Amino acid sequence: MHCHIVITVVFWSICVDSQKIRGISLSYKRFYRERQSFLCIDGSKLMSFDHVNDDYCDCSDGSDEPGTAACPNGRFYCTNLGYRPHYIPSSRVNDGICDCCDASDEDNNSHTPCRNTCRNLGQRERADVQSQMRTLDEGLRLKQQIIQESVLIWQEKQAQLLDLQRVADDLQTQLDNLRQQEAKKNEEVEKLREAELEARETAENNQNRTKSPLNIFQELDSNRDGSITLDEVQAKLIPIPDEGRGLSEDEAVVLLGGAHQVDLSRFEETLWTSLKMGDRVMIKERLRGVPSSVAEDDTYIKAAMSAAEKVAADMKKVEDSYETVYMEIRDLREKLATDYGEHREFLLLHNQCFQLKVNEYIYELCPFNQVTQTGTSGAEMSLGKWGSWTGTPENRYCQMKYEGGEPCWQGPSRNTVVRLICGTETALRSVKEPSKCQYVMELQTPVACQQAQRKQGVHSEL
Ligand code: MAN
Repeated sequence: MHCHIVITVVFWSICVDSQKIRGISLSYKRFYRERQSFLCIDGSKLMSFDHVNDDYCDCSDGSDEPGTAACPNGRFYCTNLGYRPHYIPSSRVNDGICDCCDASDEDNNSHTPCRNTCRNLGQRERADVQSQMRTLDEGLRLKQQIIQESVLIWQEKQAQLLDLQRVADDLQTQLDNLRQQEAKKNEEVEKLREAELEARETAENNQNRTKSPLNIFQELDSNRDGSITLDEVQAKLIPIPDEGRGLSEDEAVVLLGGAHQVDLSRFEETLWTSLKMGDRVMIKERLRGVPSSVAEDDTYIKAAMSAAEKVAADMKKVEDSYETVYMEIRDLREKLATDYGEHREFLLLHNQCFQLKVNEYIYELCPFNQVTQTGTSGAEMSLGKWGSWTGTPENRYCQMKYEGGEPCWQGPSRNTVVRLICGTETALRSVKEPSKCQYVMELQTPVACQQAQRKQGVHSEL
């Protein structure tokens, strides 16, 4: 009998105690050990222990009411055995909504029948963590392969750069030689032209000298009216050295001493002097009668000119090849100077593009290059060009920034932050625009998997 009474008292006192100190964590239990009195945790007030969880707020820090909604700043501890313990604001206690998965925030008097779902939640979360760990393991394995591949590609690119530099040097030498040849050929053509001109002038002078001014006057006076007109001058004479074209009216007027027609005596004072000296003008007919040595010179000139043209054409070809090689070298150098991560593991992402359709837009990310957004009209909008790595101090390679895109209407340029998340495939997983013209993308890739994530995963395991 005595024994029965003792057991009943102990059981009752445990029930009372546990009910009174609802909503506190194990580490706070020591503040609520049943005594005659309770001291607020901030030390502000001492009171009888009956005041704990009596649904009246006595302590300014809310510590006397951990299990009721009485204190506005109080907090309730959900023990959530089998899942994650956490605090909720005590205003949510007995409010008819189940907040703790162990149902502890709604007491038996509450009308809400709360079920304990912690076990299920815990199982689901453990399964999730395990699946994440499997993904991480696979991702890390793939990353290792990618690193090995990147090393090879890097070496290949270095060798390619050396080859291209050699080709560029060779082309440069060819260009130098061709430039010298071109200068020589042009000089030759120039010399031949001068010689030809001289020969023409001499021949013309000789021919004019053998004829009297009267002979020439009669030759030019086509209608035999005793005067030479501008028309007759233009019909019979051609300019030196520009024999290909005719004389202009102004030139004819100058040759006739400013007159529009001249008689024999005026002819002798004006046009005859020019013809005699082979100065500026010659009789068209004489062109056919130019001596053979001069005609031969013309053939030489043509040959020299075509040789010069060939050199110029060769040079153009070499210059074009040099330009192509130079651009390849520039691109390659730019690539080799890019930060592709600690082990150059991001190298393979360069030259790849990833797309995702979100609402009416198709977003495209081309790592280390640019981000674009294409609307239904097909118009492409730049959301930024490759800027830099902007991750955390521990891992700067977990985030990229693309800047200087199309300006936003009445705002700054569009820009994009790309968060890299670990996965077994490389793909664009989400695109958001949390504020106008500022985009956030998630790119999943094995390259983003980190050994350190294993520790985080283990720690989050329940
Ligand atoms: C376009 C898109 C949107 C952006 C607006 C801003 O419609 O680029 O993403 O919010 O312009 O005017």
